[in-house]
Amino acid sequence: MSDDHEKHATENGGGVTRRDVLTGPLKGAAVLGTAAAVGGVGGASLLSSTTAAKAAGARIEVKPGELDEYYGFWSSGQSGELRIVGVPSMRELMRVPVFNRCSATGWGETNESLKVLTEGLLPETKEFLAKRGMKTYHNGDLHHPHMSFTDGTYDGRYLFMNDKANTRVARVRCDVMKCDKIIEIPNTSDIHGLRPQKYPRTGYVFCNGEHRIPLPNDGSILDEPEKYVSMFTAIDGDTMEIAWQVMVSGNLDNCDADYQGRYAMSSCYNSEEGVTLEEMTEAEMDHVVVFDTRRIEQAIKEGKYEVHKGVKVLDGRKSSDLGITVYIPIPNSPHGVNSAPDGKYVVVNGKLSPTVSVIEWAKLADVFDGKAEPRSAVVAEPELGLGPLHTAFNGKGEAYTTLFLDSQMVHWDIEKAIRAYAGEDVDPIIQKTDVMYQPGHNSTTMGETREADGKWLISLNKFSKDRFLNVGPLKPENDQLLDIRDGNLEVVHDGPTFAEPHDCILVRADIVNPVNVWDRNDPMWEEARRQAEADGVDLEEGAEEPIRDGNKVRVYMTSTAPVFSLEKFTVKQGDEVTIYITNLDDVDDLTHGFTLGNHGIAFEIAPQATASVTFTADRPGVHWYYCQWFCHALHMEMRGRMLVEPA
Ligand code: CUK
Ligand code: CUA
Repeated sequence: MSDDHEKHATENGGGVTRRDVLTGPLKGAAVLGTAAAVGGVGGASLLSSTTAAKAAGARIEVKPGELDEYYGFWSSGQSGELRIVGVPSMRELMRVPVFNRCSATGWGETNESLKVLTEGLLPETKEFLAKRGMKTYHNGDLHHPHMSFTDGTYDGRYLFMNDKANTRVARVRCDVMKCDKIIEIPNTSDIHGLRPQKYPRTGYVFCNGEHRIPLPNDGSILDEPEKYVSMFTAIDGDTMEIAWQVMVSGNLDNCDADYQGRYAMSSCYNSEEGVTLEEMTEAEMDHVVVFDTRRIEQAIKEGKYEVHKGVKVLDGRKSSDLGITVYIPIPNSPHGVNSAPDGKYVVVNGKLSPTVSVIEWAKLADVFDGKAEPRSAVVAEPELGLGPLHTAFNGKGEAYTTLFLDSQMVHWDIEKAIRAYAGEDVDPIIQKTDVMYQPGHNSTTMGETREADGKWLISLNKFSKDRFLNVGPLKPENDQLLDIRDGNLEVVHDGPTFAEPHDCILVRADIVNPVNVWDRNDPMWEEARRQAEADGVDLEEGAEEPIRDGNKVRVYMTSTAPVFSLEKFTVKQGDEVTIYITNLDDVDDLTHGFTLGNHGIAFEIAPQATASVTFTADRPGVHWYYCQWFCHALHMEMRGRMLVEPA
């Protein structure tokens, strides 16, 4: 660290950064006390040395040509995409555009992607966006990617994810790693927590509307928060249609499901139902809401619902007598909800309370039956440290909880916490270690499934501060990898990430089996197939001349490295032109692209895929199109011309 930087740090009031402590052994010893006072640094991990760092590096090394043991599926927050990361190497393998637009793949530009991005929007949203000159939203805030389950473990079919910014839920097909469905959730605002049903299979995908709004939200109500509601939504993961919604008291934050296929649980940080920060954090106790899917399905059979915007909505508020929900008081503004792989417990993370609450699923039946108080389902409430946000598990009865305020990961024993709660004199905490800095979610390998294997732990840290070369005022986040294989907790890797992973899952590689080449019958370009058939064209052969249909012109091309089947074509100014391209190459990794110069058009065409784009030809002249995916020694030559004749 330069003198300047050091001075700067001092001037900023910190005086000592963790980096000083970690990288300067002598200095570190001298300032240990200060650092602990400033940042709550724990003791043991300060002694990490270069040798230890080297040894750690060797342990996570995946040598050139070797493959990772796990797929990591990362959210990207306000970047709106899904990311695929190899673990333990932490190499970013792919970005899958979902709620964002993508310059490389043409997501948001091609007809195929626009269909996914628009067909699930509510009619009023389409109308609203059209007035802004938009076909769909261009942004999203993707927090929670989770895989579909069968029998309590990942099944490699789909990934589901939320958009907090524009109240949507998306699905990514794991066979091709592309998004195939996006739906907007009505009657609620800002989908946050999302988890699939774990058993017997997904089934339902549960998601939380975070912000409370009036129902209906027609502009007639502002300052009557008692008329606001929050909505818990169950989506059918196979059809991506909404199965039902439950109105709740308080807001909703995160959720999880049990391992019996019966209950789901959501945390609420605003039981006060306030709208200002002061009001929202007033009460000492907030709650979790438990949803009994069997009781909900029964109530639907009995017709005990209202229909709002085409969705069956049930009343699960505290005042309701439907008996489909119970509210368990939890201290104070709980955040993450994490089901333990043993199938017995679920951990609710206190956030403003230094505790986590352990709830036993099996005790909920009596609470629903009115035979026991809601709090009787709480079997432990260990005090772990400041700012517990999320918990992950190793499958051996132990848990890891992120402490946002303490910048630590705490490793603790669930059974010991239960015994301590029952009065025994045992300490559930096994170990604490520093993470850099301010962790949000964490995730263990297979940790949210029955097959939790306790090998690796990811800490998704909200701040990187001084861990990387300075890139200006906007810093990357810092995803750290911890080796937990020997029962110890050790940070073995720092990985910068761009805005902003909230959550990730780590899936054993054998469960995920994407294809290398598309199936020609894939539903993704069903409309292209239908149109080609109507035009008497075979997509795999293309057409020698554009097909004219009034002012609509359709151009059918194929690509085979290093040529497009059409070297040139002609359209007229004002024509609505659709270009369909089918990539005939069926070799692994032989993706072509199509960029139409000065038209804002570029997209990928992966092996055996068809992709298309529609635009109005309005710029008379010669326009080159070219392949932008380096595919061949003659890749630069893979191009052609579109002539637009003036009207
Ligand atoms: S949330 Cu971001 S750290 Cu959206 Cu799951 Cu907890
Ligand atoms: Cu085809 Cu480059």
